[in-house]
Amino acid sequence: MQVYEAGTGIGGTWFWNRYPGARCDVESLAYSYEFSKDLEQEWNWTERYASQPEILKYANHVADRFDLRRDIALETRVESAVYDEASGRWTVRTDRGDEVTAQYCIMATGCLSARNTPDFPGIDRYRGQHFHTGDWPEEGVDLAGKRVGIIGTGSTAIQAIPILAEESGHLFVFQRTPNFSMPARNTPMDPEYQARVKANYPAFRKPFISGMFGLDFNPNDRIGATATDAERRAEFEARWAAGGLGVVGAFADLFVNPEVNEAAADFIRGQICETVADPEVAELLLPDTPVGCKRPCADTDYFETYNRENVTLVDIRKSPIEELTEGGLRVNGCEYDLDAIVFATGFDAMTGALLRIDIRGREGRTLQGKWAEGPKTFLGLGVESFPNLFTITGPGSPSVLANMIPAIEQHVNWIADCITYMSGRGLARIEATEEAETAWVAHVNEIAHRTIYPTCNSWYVGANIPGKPRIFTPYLGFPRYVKRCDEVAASGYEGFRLEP
Ligand code: N01
Repeated sequence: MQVYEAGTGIGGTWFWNRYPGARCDVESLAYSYEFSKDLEQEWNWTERYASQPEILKYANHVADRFDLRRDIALETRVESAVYDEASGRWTVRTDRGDEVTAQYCIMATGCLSARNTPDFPGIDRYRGQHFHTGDWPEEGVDLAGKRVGIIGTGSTAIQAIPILAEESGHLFVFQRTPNFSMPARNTPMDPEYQARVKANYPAFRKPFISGMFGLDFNPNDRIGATATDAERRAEFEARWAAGGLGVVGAFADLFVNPEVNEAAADFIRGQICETVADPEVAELLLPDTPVGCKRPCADTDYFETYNRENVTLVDIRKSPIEELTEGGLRVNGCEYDLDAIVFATGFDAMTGALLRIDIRGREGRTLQGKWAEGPKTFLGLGVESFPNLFTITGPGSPSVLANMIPAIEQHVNWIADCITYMSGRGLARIEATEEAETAWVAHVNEIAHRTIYPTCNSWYVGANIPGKPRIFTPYLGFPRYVKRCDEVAASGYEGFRLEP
């Protein structure tokens, strides 16, 4: 086995996203591997929601603990992967000039790893410091006393803004779309709680695996449509007080009934109005999309930050950024002098990392060509015309709508079992069939369209990247998905063509 990694270290998301405030909003005890019971027992988390440095430390511990580093070539970016039908092997080329062949090619390139820096006019003219949150300098950045601009108010910015406001002289937040966020109420880890979890880890993990999102939003079976206004409010309040993303699990129909969703949206908007002192600023911060159709965030003092004197919110929805200038940027004819600009502008999600590699399958078919109108996969694991290529958390799998670590483990286990099955039977080639792929893409979409998810301009539908086909890519329903993957494997990989 040979692993290639572009970074100077391992850890993927948690290696690159070193921006101030980066942490995971899934509980640390659940955002962890379950493949090793010893690992589960020996690792101690220090906070309810782990920070980026702690998760990166964990990833490095796992790499050392299981002696994984000898297979990993760091600082090596894969440029192309080409399938040769005659030999039945993939040839992988890297930016260091490596050329290796392999029977199987597994793309673990991440759902949110291809950074998006919008092509603002004048972007090359700007002379100040500038950073993308997904490529934050390892040594950190000294912003003391500086005038700093941050573009974007997605999950990343919502985590970074409170810290950047503390660290900088003045922070200007350039917001195109306000976002829903709920207080994380992060706390140091209670050692007794951690001990209780470790005493019965499988039971603790269960709701993170059996919930619709593979996340523990403390889901409520109750139908919100049958609850009174007072009952709904009481449920929302209890969840708001408990912290985390629990408000989105308040009622079983919150993602399918627009009226119930609007009640939750209204409740959160009320909290924002209560928190933000200046009514005009509060008004600008009120989201007008359904809750959850863009990824909501769990924050620490996000809305409170707008009460600071050194923070200015600039609405760029109606008047977009006109251009970057030598000394800052211009909006609506007004120039903002900035010593540093932070691009919290997200990623070309789900497909970007794969499509930036020149991937060619049977008959020279390119992945770029095949996915020109949107990604097509079977189970987000296999792609027709691309034999023996597997995608970990690929488009069409739950991935970003699940707890990523169990979602990744489930894919890794499925792929490992498949390869074992193949070698045990003298099989050398596996490829998704066109029929299975077409049916799966339709199924992914059909499920998404029963919900509020496709109704707003999120990266889930590719709306953040100009020209990207508007397709809802993740699969909704982790438990149903796992069952389907298990059935496919048990049937001898129905939906795939297996050949000697
Ligand atoms: O990226 P985003 P992110 N002009 O795409 C704005 C995960 N995550 O890095 O909404 C002006 O969400 C854009 O505006 P709009 C999580 O899954 C998890 O924040 O497109 N603005 C938006 O405000 C998350 O969803 C954690 O109108 C422009 C922002 O930039 C995903 O990563 C923490 C613009 C981009 O927001 C990505 O989050 C952090 C333009 N041309 C992230 N282009 C956890 O806690 C874009 N924007 C687990």
